[in-house]
Amino acid sequence: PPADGQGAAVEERQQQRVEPPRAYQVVMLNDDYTPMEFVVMVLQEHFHHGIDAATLIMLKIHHEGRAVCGVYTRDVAATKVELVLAAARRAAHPLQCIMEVA
Ligand code: TYC
Repeated sequence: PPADGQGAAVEERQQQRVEPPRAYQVVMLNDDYTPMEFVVMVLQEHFHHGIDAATLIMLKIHHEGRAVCGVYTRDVAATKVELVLAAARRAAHPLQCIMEVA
């Protein structure tokens, strides 16, 4: 806000407008080894897709190499990526998952 009294008064009367938070898409990548059932389970448990949507997304990744699993704010997207990678590592699957600006 301007330092002079007049400008500050005008500023105070105006509505503050803020940009919406940037959206990040969590993208899952295909590989040759992770079982299809594991990917479907991850899509259900971490991205709250039903079995039918989860199966369609898994097949899209399998055929096209990648697909968007969900769109979130930065911190939520980063946490999803970490949790998915931890679940994959724990199950000894090479499943990869990344976040990108939507
Ligand atoms: N391509 C894997 C298979 O044939 C299945 C798969 C789908 C793996 C999606 C990863 O993100 C993935 N078992």
